[in-house]
Amino acid sequence: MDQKLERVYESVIARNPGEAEFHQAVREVLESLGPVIDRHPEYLEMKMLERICEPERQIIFRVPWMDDKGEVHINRGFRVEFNSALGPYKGGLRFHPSVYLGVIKFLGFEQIFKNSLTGLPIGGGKGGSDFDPRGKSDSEVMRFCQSFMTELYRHLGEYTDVPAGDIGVGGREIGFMFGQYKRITNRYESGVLTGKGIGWGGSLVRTEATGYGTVVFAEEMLKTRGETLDGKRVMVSGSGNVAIYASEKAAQLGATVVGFSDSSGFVVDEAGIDLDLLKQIKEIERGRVSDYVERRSSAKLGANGSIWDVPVDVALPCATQNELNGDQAATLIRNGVKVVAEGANMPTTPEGVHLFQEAGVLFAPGKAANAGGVATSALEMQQNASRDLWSFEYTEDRLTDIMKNIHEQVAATADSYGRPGDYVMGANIAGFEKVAKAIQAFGLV
Ligand code: NDP
Ligand code: 2IT
Repeated sequence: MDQKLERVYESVIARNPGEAEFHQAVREVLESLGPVIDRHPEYLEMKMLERICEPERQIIFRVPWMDDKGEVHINRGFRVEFNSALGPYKGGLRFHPSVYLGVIKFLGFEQIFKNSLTGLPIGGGKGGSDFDPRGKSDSEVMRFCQSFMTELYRHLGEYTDVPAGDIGVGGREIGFMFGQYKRITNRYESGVLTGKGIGWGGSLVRTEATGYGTVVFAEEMLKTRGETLDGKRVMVSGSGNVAIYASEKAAQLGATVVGFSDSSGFVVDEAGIDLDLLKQIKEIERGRVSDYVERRSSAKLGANGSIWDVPVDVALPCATQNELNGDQAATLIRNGVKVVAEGANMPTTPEGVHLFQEAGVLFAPGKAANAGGVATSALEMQQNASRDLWSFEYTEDRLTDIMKNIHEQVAATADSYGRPGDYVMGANIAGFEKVAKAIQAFGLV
């Protein structure tokens, strides 16, 4: 890393102790920005990097709720409003026991550059709670969401901050939160949340968007080498929203998806996964990967090792941060992987990223590859603003165009900095430049 940027990084560590994921995300971006600082020394003078690394506002709050037996629980809620240079804070809410400030800050920081890459008017933010929705009844989830929104509503608004889903937050949770927001504010403010149901202000394709977009990005990368997804073997980790729709689009494009996972283990299904069965188990029954194996004769539960031991052409990590490490990357490379596109946020460790890039694997960082979700959220906001509902086909065309544009922009930026094929550097620089220019125009803010 450039020495001047190293100093910025050290100050970020000192100001934010114990937030390992945030440090990791900041480091990855700063490592890309050396050549930008050389071209724009004014960014250093104006402390542009320090400004971008410091959230505009951080909200931490108590979330009390009562379970079905009458026992009281206290969780912690977060919303980090990171950067509003390009638009209202935009980014999902994560409900998972591993959530703490460092996770929300890493996600909010990544979101700034991802949202910038979409070309749409959205700033960066993220929120969530250490609440674990798994094993809770619908009524418990509802009471939690209502309590969470009873504090958060005062910080939100269609022009201020617009949350959506992430791990543990899907259509059910967005429904409970929108209902509570509407009740407290007495406003039918559709544009305050995205990922809403289709009958009440949601956008078609939002459910599919992140996974679909990730696969479109992977296909664009393959095209640079004269190849497509047709006939390729694909592995997807996770089996949530992103994993399911990445699998669906990969299959539509002629690939065979040979496995998936959840936190309890992984499944290999050499016949190609049965998506209807997976959706039934994960979206409707909220079951585990073992339920799939019980009902599908071609499927086997992974006995040892990891999902990344299976030889594939395309790896799509779609579960969570740091789920693909250096050893696993080395195994994938040995087995001939051609493309890795991150559906999740920061799923590959820095060592893994380094190995993929050194081996000449086409590697797409999450902030580029998974931007289709938030981009379609911005399309949902557009539909809400005009009180309209676009068709599935039209909305998917818009999403596909956005993903192709991001690919082109990222590749062109990498080229122009003398690093062709370096999608990490291309995404970081292209995302950063727009935000920095806007902040510069606003004066000292
Ligand atoms: P879901 O909650 O729908 O699914 C998450 C999946 O990942 C589940 O299969 C879950 O397994 C698994 N998982 C989560 N945490 C862990 C863990 N600590 N160890 C092992 N497996 C884990 O979330 P999404 O699909 O929405 O999100 C997946 C990733 O994609 C996240 O990184 C998210 O930030 C990112 N993303 C999501 C977008 C969206 O629009 N939803 C947009 C862009 C990125 P289990 O059920 O067993 O916990
Ligand atoms: O990580 C992400 O981009 C998301 N969870 C989606 C955010 C959004 O506002 O749609």
